[in-house]
Amino acid sequence: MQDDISDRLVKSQKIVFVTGAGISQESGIPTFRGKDGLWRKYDPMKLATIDAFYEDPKLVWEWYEERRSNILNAKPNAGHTTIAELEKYRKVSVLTQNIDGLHQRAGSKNVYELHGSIITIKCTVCDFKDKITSTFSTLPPMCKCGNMLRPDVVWFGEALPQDTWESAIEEASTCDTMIIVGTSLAVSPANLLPVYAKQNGATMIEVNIEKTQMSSQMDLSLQEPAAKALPEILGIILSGKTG
Ligand code: BV8
Ligand code: ZN
Repeated sequence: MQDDISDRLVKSQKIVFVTGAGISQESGIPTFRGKDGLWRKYDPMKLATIDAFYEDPKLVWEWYEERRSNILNAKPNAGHTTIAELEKYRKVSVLTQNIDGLHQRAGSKNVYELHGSIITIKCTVCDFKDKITSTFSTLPPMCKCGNMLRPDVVWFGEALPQDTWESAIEEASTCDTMIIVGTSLAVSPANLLPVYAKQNGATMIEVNIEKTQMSSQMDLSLQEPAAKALPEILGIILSGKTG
């Protein structure tokens, strides 16, 4: 790694991670747009939109139940655990597009779920919200108020949770280092977060097995899997070695 980037990592105070499906790929959770990605098999506009849900709530629920059981059987990988470990040495925030909860299960405390969570459920009408602790006997599950329950995730065409989005912008705008891990940066507005960090003069590091549309704007773009690259970055920070 170039000396000046190592220096900046050693001197960093506040590191913000923007993560996507790629960081959970090594935990056995399929990504969306990769060669074996979810959107290869399913049409996102037929499953991850509010219209799709009202058109066929059972189908959408079956898809989320299938994903949720896969996610609950998955384990955080070295990418997740390294980010959690880093909290002992730096101010760290995790702005994740993932709904799998693996950052929290790895021990990360400061996690912002931009696209919601697959283990939280909410009513389509009243303000009922709860963690999902078991499977449902019938799909779609119904609320006590008589209306359908839905996964508490952000579908295409839906706004991100207002307070989470505002906090994410604040975090991205006030970090000295942003590390973008395992995201194609194809989805807005999450893909604007690196722009806020860059505008604030942050050191921009990308970890992705492929190039992305923002790779050329990074100070460092590592084409390596997250579970390999993130422990290497932690090693540099802990070495305390400046160039
Ligand atoms: C909104 C649901 C407005 C939860 C998801 C036309 C042009 C531009 C934009 C739009 C447009 N039409 C519509 C839009 C807006 C739209 C959008 O961005 N569409 C895109 C697809 C063009 N965005 C929205 O609709 C958002 N809402 O804009 O609202 C609004 C405002 C006010 C009021 C009302 C409305 C909502 C976006 C959220 C949608 N929900 N999912 C779920 O079921 O999961 S999106 C889905 O994609 C996931 O949430 C995921 O988080 C997200 C991003 O995907 P990635 O995480 O990046 O995953 P991907 O597979 O793409 O990439 C994985 C990467 O990892 C790859 O680069 C790969 O190389 C790498 N990788 C793989 N293995 C590894 C690895 N890297 C490292 N290590 C490895 N081992
Ligand atoms: Zn209700």
